[in-house]
Amino acid sequence: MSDTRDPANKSNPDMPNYDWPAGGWGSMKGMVRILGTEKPSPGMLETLQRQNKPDGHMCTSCAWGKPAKPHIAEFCENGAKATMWELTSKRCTPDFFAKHSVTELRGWKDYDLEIEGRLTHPMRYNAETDHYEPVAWEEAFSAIGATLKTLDPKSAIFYASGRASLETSYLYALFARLYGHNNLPDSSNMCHETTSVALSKVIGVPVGTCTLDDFEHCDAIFFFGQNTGTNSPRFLHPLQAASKRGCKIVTFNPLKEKGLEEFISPQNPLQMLTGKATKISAQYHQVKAGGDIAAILGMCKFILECDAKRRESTGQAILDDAFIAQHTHGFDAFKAKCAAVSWEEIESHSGLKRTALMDAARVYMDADKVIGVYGMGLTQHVHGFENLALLTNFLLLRGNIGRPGAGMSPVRGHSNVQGQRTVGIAEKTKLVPLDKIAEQFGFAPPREDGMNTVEACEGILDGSVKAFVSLGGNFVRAIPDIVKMEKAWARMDLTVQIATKLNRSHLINGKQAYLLPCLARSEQDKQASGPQYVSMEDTFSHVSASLGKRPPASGALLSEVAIVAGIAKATLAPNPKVHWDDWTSDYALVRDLIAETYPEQFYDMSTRMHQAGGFYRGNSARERIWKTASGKAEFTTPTMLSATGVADKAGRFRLITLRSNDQFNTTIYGYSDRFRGIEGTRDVILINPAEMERAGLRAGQLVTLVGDADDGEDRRVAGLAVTPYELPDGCLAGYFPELNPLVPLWYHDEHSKTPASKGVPVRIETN
Ligand SMILES: Nc1nc2c(c(=O)[nH]1)N[C@H]1C(S)=C(S)[C@@H](COP(=O)(O)OP(=O)(O)OC[C@H]3O[C@@H](n4cnc5c(=O)[nH]c(N)nc54)[C@H](O)[C@@H]3O)O[C@H]1N2
Ligand SMILES: Nc1nc2c(c(=O)[nH]1)N[C@H]1C(S)=C(S)[C@@H](COP(=O)(O)OP(=O)(O)OC[C@H]3O[C@@H](n4cnc5c(=O)[nH]c(N)nc54)[C@H](O)[C@@H]3O)O[C@H]1N2
Ligand SMILES: [Mo]
Repeated sequence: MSDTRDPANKSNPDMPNYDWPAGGWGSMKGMVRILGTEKPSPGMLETLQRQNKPDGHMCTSCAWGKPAKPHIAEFCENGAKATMWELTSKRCTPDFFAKHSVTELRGWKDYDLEIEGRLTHPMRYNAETDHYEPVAWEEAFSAIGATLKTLDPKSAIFYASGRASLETSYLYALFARLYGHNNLPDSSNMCHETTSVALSKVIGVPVGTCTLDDFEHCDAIFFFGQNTGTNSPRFLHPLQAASKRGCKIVTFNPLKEKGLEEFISPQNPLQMLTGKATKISAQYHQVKAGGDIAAILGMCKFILECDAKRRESTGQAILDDAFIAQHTHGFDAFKAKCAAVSWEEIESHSGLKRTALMDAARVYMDADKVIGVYGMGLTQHVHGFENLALLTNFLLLRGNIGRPGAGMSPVRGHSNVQGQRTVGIAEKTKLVPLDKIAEQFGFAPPREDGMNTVEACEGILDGSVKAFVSLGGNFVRAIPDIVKMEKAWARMDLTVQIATKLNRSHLINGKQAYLLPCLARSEQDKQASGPQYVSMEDTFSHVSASLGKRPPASGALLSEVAIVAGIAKATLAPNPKVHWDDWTSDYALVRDLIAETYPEQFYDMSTRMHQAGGFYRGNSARERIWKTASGKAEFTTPTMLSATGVADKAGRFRLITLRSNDQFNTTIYGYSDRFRGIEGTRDVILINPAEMERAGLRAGQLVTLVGDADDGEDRRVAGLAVTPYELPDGCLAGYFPELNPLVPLWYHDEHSKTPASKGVPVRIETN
């Protein structure tokens, strides 16, 4: 669909309040296209202008921090797309479901399902007619409650995708525990769970140690496997500022990602955001998928060699000896490993030349303050844990954790995924103050760990999981081995989906299935005590208030809080300390509960969340207090050099499944990945021209990717167009979720069970 409206034209009748600084915004074709297809409701631009600002709503796209002094338009192209997607004037009504059977809809593409617009009414699946039919809220709640009551609580899963507010999340986790389980996997289990597990082990916190300010003071940023231009575009502002003041950005990524390179073209995305082309990466290293352990080890090896030489010649050290002695544990073993590993091994496992790694290491040695940034390129590997442990080692060498301008900065995904974990959505009981909760609500919470995402999938496959409640998300589409999972899914007794838009997970139904539509974050949430604020935690552990102001998409929608409370009330026996109705009528009461459970971090939450930029929860590693087993920051000695889980062999490729610029996870906004120059299709396989030639492939040829995990399972995705792209030998790339049938469920990080969606073993079949 084409759209010729020009957003730079202030007199455009569809965009009455367009008064952003001109800059390159006029060329934001991607945004305009969404405006065109999504028919935004009136007042959309006003909504966008309040996005990520005090008294506005927090963007539902990524978890990037909200600056205390926001830009005039503190949102990015993809944040705008997310808001428009939410505020579309299209509606997916009971009439739609009367017209289309569930079996028919299962044949539709992800894009075609969501483009139908906002869900408007609670629906129940009727297996006899194979249609969703309207159901009254109370009837839905009592039927769901009645079924849950008959089940063993331990056979139910309460999943959460990382969007729901802290208030909803707290109540959802409380509901699970009052009902009797800790089966609270969330999208984090497919994403940054590696971070939660690895950073807890090595520096004693499950999250990053940096705040937004640190980016104003660092001298170097080492950037691993995160695609900023697409997935956290507001991060381009601080990156650009850093680069301009001479901070060196060294990037490790198998793909040349435009958002991390140099910008010279007038059509370029950074110009749109900043009005000016800027070089982002001073060095760009196209590491092999899974090659980061070797790459970081190589840099450390060189740093240690240089350190030894400098000590000999000048008596001065490159390492921060005092920091290492006082604050770390395990250095000697790591040092011995660096000396023992050969440059040949490092080169072959990383795919990088030693000279390139030495150049990168020189930037590190010259920098006083260094930040390590990473995303899915490090976490989604079988040895993702070691990726993060090695990056930690690298920072520890010169005391780059726990001082201003330095530290570890994972870029979290969903807008409140970190916060959900903070307030109790956790399958691991050690992360939750159960004694406190027991006392607060007068009950005995279940003490055994619940299931994470992979374990929940295993339970669905073996039939032990009988019910699945989903607070947002598109679980069956986002997980590995989706072909097998879809078949098993339908065997469950009950599936409940709380959602804003129709997706594939709503079409693979248990014996009883409910589709419960909720308010979106940008919409007004009016309860008995008046309009309600909610809150979220960003990637820098800052908690901010969010207020939706748009009229709800339908009069029949309920808030997520009201839906969770409604199901809980219908399921649980009355408890004098549990007041679902009061909590629904005033969310400040829920914040009081959060503050009571987590007093140190959340005291006075309802007031402090209004601070510009949010309030900071604090971080012990930032203070150099190490809550680890040894009481110190841990150097880890790796036992492997590659992060992948299977050995290389002839014809086997490492497949990277990633996001295009036109999607938010399983939500597909369109078919334009313009930073990578891929248009009109998502059914592609990126491969470098030399590999193409070796394999006898031509550009545009359709091939089948076949799983090559040596486990006897047949996994395949056909009809993928061969697309030449600059990436290392032995690596392929393509899109999530289309390629998820190729990811084995057992192929995950060994410590956190995060699916290893980067570096999936596959081979190419022609014909
Ligand atoms: N617009 C938009 N924004 C989003 C999302 C979205 O889908 N769309 N999703 C949100 C979510 S939930 C998340 S988790 C984040 C995800 O944001 P990212 O962490 O950026 O995730 P991916 O798109 O999967 O890209 C990972 C990057 O890692 C690189 N990579 C792959 N394998 C390796 C490797 O072995 N080593 C290294 N060094 N690099 C590697 C890839 O080339 C790619 O550039 O974004 C969030 N924001
Ligand atoms: N192969 C491969 N697989 C991956 C990944 C990968 O890189 N490669 N990435 C993984 C990662 S990082 C993640 S986070 C997961 C994502 O997994 P999920 O979080 O489960 O999936 P999403 O696509 O974000 O969910 C989209 C749906 O959420 C619903 N929704 C949107 N907004 C709201 C809201 O405000 N409230 C409610 N209740 N519902 C809402 C809509 O119905 C929409 O269809 O996928 C993982 N899977
Ligand atoms: Mo994510």
